[in-house]
Parts: sequence; C-alpha cells; structure tokens
Amino acid sequence: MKSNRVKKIVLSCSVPFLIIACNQEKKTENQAEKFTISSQNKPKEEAPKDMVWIPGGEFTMGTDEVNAYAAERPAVNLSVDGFWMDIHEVTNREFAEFVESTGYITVAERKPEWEELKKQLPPGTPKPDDSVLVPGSMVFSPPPYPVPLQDISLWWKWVDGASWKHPEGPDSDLKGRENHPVVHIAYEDAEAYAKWAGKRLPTEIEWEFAARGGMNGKRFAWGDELTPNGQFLANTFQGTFPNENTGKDGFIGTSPVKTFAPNTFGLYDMIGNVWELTSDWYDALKYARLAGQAPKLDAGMNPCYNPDNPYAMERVIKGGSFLCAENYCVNYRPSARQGHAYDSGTSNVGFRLVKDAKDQNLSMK
Ligand SMILES: [Ca+2]
Ligand SMILES: [Ca+2]
Repeated sequence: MKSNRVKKIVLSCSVPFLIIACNQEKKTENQAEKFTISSQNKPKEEAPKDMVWIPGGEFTMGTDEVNAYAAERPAVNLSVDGFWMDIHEVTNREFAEFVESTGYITVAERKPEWEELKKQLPPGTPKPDDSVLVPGSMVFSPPPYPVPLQDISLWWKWVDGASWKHPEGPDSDLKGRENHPVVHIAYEDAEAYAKWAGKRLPTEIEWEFAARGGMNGKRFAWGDELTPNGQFLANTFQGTFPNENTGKDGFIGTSPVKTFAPNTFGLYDMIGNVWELTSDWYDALKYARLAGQAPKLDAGMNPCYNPDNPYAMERVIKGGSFLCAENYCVNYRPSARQGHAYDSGTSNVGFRLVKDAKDQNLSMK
C-alpha cells in the first residue's frame, strides 16, 4: 500500500496514551502557588502588533503528578527572561502574506528526499519506489468505528497533496478558515516565517512559562478543572477518540484564533486548537536531567532522546490540540510535551512566535 509505506517513513512521532486520574495532583514541597515574577520592567518600546510582554521570572516547570507521562516529570524550578509573545497562533491569513511576499514553498509541498528521510529510519530500511515519494502530509482521518488506541496509523493517514493550503488534501481549501491557525508546518517552515517576521520560535521553557499564566502547580492553564462550571476554555476533543468527536466545545477541527478566553498573560489558545512548535530538540529525559536524576547530555551528543523513536530527530511541541481527548492523550495541559519530527507537519500542529526586547537589559538572549 502506497499510503502505508510513505506513512511509515514520515510519521516519526508516536502518541502514547494514559488517563490521568482526577484529584491526584501532588506538589513538590518548594512549589509555590504563584510565579515569582521578575523585577524586570516592561520595556518602554511600543508593543509589537498582536504581541504581549511576558515578564519572565521563576516558576515550576513540569509536574509531579504520579499519573502524568514520564517525560513531564519531575517538576523543576527554573527562571526565564522576559520576552514578547504572539497573543495567538500564526493564522492562515498571516502565513499567506508571508508566502505571497517571499514565494516560499513549504516542506509538505516539496518532493520528499530519500537521503533525508532515511536518516531517521533504522539502518537498512529499503528505499521505497519513487512513485510514493510525492509531496503531501499527515491528515487526521478518523475511522467510523471504535479502534484500539495503540495504533496511530488507524487515524493518521498520509494524504498526497495535503499542505497548509489544502489541509485535508487537494480538494480542500482555506475558505472560511483564514483566521484559523496554519497547519502542516514543518520546523524549517516556521523558522523561515520567523525570519521574515523578525521574530523567533519560543524555547520550551518560555512557552510553558507563558502558558501557565503565573500559576504554579495547576493541571490546566486556568486551574485544576478541565471545564470549570461546564465552561470550555480551550478547543479540545469531546467524545470518544478517535471515531466519535461530538464537538461539544463548538469545534470538530481547528477554531478561529481568539475564540476561547485568554490566559492571565493575555495569550489565546496556548492550550488546544493546534500544538505549537518550540525551538527545543525533544529529550524525553529533559526534566530528569534538570533535576539531576539522569546524566547530563554532553556537548556533541545527540540532543534528541525518545525511547519510542530512537532514530527520530524531533522538536518539542506544546499545548495539545483539537484532537486531545479525555480517553486518549490528555495533552491539554501546560506540562504536556511531545516530540514532533523536525522535517514534517501534520493537520494539528502549528506555531506562534516570540521576540526579544530591544533593550538587552530586559531580555538577555
Ligand atoms: Ca473541539
Ligand atoms: Ca495552541
């Protein structure tokens, strides 16, 4: 099968699942309820359009929840400098302006290069026929019936011709979705956009600091309940993943940015809608290394470590998406993190950008 063969090549991110039991939150002893916000003042420069100043400070990253994924544990205390951040995910309209201005062609629109693909596959993997190496991307394609949740190929399909302009394949378009987050974006696409916009991708630490909105030790970006008073505060998946998406929050797929309430820093959709790329390589032991519970990575060592995908080169994505469900991945939490193949996109991953202050005393990157 053409689609299956290509899919095995390009899909290097695996999605384990677990169910986080309610009310099992455990906090570290030194975990304060609130961040220690940096004394750095907001810069005097005018706020860039659609960005807010994230003040920086000290906070607790990750979690000690016993049922959270191992890659999110343990909680560690870290500090971050202040920075400007996009209040919403980069939209289709914004990405179209970039493409129009530069003529940029995304990775999903280019013919896959076998020499690049094979670097992330076990040695000796045979080269597929050229006829299957065609432009395209991974599209969420749910089966019409319940399926075992261990096999992601039952709902992720490679679709020839899928790209940011054609999110579900050649017959789909962006009509009515101009204000939705752009998807099918590979890391180099996001970097190219960032260079054009004079911004950069956030680090994982910056992203999580911003998503938590000043509150430490909370399971969600807004507190400890997923839907306080029955209110949906993010675009996630209701129903039974993957086949039954009730769209109770109003959306089966992506939603227009800024539809749901912002967090206390004024940021929209940090949780849900689409996963967001960060500039960090994915290391499943990152928090354990920071806490001194695993050996540090020496200079020159592979910065990626994912026991489920040993040959993959992945960047960290954060925040979960419209596909995060209570019966499956539960990744609509600030501490949630996943590896995402650096050289491909999917229909549920996008990005937003940050920018350093012009005054280097305020942001010392
Ligand atoms: Ca939804
Ligand atoms: Ca998001």
